[in-house]
Amino acid sequence: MSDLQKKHAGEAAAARVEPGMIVGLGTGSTAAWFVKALAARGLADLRCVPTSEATADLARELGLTLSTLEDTPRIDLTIDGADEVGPGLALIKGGGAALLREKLVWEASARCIVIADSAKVVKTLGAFPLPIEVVAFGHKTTANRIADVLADHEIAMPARLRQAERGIVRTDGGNVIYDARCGAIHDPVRLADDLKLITGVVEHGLFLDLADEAIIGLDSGVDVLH
Ligand code: ABF
Repeated sequence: MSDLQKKHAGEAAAARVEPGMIVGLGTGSTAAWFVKALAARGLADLRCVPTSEATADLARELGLTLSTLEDTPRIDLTIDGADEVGPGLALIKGGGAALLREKLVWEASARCIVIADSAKVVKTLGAFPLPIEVVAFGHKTTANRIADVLADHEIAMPARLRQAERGIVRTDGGNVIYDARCGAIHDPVRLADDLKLITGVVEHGLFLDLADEAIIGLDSGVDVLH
C-alpha cells in the first residue's frame, strides 16, 4: 500500500473536476487524497454528494458544499477508491464499509472514475475478501444462506462477520458486513446476481460495468486504464 501512489491518483482525479459540477465523493484513504486536492482547487459552484459520514465530515471541514442524492439525483462525476481493480475495471469495494451508499452514488453518476494505488490492480478478483452488506436482523441465518450460495460457486470458506475493537461493525445505514473469503472469483457476474437474490442481503462489493476509467497511482505519476 503506497500513500504516495494514492496521493498521485487522488490529485490526478481532482484535475478532472470542472466548475459547476455535481461530484460524488468516494470513501477511503485514496478518496481522501482526492477530496483534499479538490478542496484545494477552490472551484466555483461545486456541489458534492458524499458516500459516507466520514467523507461528509472531511468535505465539510475543507469547505466543500455538500448536497444529497435527494436534492441532486443526477451526478456528473464520481471519484472513489477500491480494494481491487480487475480486468474490464471490475472492482471489489467495501473495505471501508461504505459500499451501499457508494454503489447508490455510482449508479446515479454520468461518469465514474476509480482511483487506486498500483497494488490494487489484479488479474483475478477475490484475493481481497468480498464485502456483503446484510440487514442486522437475523444476520446469522442470512450468513447461512450466503454460505450455501458461496458453496455453489466452489467457495468453501464461510463469510465472516466484520468486527472491530468496538464490536460488530455497523454501516452508516445500520447494517452489518460479512466478508467472503473467495480466494478467486471466476464468474463475478453470476456471483453478483446470486448474492442479490438472498433475502437479507442488501448489497455486495462487486462493482461491475460501473467504472468508466481507472487512475492508478504510481511512484512517479499515474497510469490511466479504460
Ligand atoms: C472505498 O475505498 C471502499 O469501497 C474501498 O474498500 C476503499 C479502499 O480504501 P483505500 O483507498 O483506503 O485503500 O471506496
